[in-house]
Formats: sequence, structure tokens, C-alpha cells
Amino acid sequence: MERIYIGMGSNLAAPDQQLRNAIEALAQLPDSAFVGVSAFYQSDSLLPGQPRYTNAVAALDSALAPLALLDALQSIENDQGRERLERWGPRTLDLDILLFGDRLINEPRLKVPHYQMHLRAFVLYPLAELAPADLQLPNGTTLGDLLAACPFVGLERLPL
Ligand code: PH2
Ligand code: MG
Ligand code: MG
Repeated sequence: MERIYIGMGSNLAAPDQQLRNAIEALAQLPDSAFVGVSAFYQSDSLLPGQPRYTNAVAALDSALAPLALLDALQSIENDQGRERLERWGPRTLDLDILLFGDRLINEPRLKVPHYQMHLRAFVLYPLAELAPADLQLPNGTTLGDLLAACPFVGLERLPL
């Protein structure tokens, strides 16, 4: 089993409920054990003119191979009405593999770590609820290093 962190986001069709439904679906994944989920956080979209997002991070232990997990996450997105019209378009559900154990994955369909996680407060602060500050990325940077360079700006942590 490897520890996997998944970034979750929604900005359409009752975002908080979309995330709650996604958590239930993640808890049913085969060959996997659900470990936990962060609080929910709201923030403006990185692309102007879109509804605000709700984001969270979930942790899983899984024996699935990375591309098998990606397929499973995409089918959860599709089940929850995800339409792939434009890159970065508004979406009912986005499930991104942030970290997969200590692997560096560079496949056409899947790059891990997620290419922008180090820049995104709505990823790093929820991740820090689940992972220790000395968690290392494959390049040796720690989560603590990334947090120190990414101010807690524009994020609203929702009460549990
Ligand atoms: N995801 C995007 C683009 N912009 N903005 C926020 N606040 N949260 C997201 O998850 C997000 C975004 C594309 O994946
Ligand atoms: Mg995605
Ligand atoms: Mg995304």
C-alpha cells in the first residue's frame, strides 16, 4: 500500500455536496483504505468569472497502480456529472492525484506530483491537515517549505 493524497474541487451544482459524495465514493475504492479528509475551504477560482470553489484534500492507502487509480477517479468525476468542455472550465468535481507515495510519475496521462500543487494555497493548507510538515516530495522539498512560501490568502476554512 502507498499513501496517496487527492486534491478535490468543485465549483458547480452544490460544491460542498459534490465533495461529500466524492468522499463516499473514494471510501469504496477497491484495494484501498480511506485514511481521512481535511476541512473544506472556499476560494475564488484561479480563472476569473467562475463561481467560487470548495476544495479539500483526502488521504488514501492504496495498492492500485497509478493509472488504475486515475481511471477510478475519472469515473467518479464522470458519475458526478463532470463535463470536459474546456481546460480549467467550471466543474462539478475535480479529483487530482497530488502525491503517490514518493513516486515521480511522468506519463502522458498523469504527472505526479501535481504540477501546480506547490503554488496553490487551496491544496497546501488542507494537505497540511493530513500530512506532517516534514513530508517530502520526490525532489526533496518538504510540505513545510512549500507552506512557508505560500501565504494563507484568499482562503476561507469552513467550520466542520
Ligand atoms: N482548479 C482549477 C482552476 N482554478 N481555483 C480554485 N480556487 N480551486 C480549484 O480547485 C481550481 C481553481 C483547475 O483545476
Ligand atoms: Mg483534474
Ligand atoms: Mg485540478
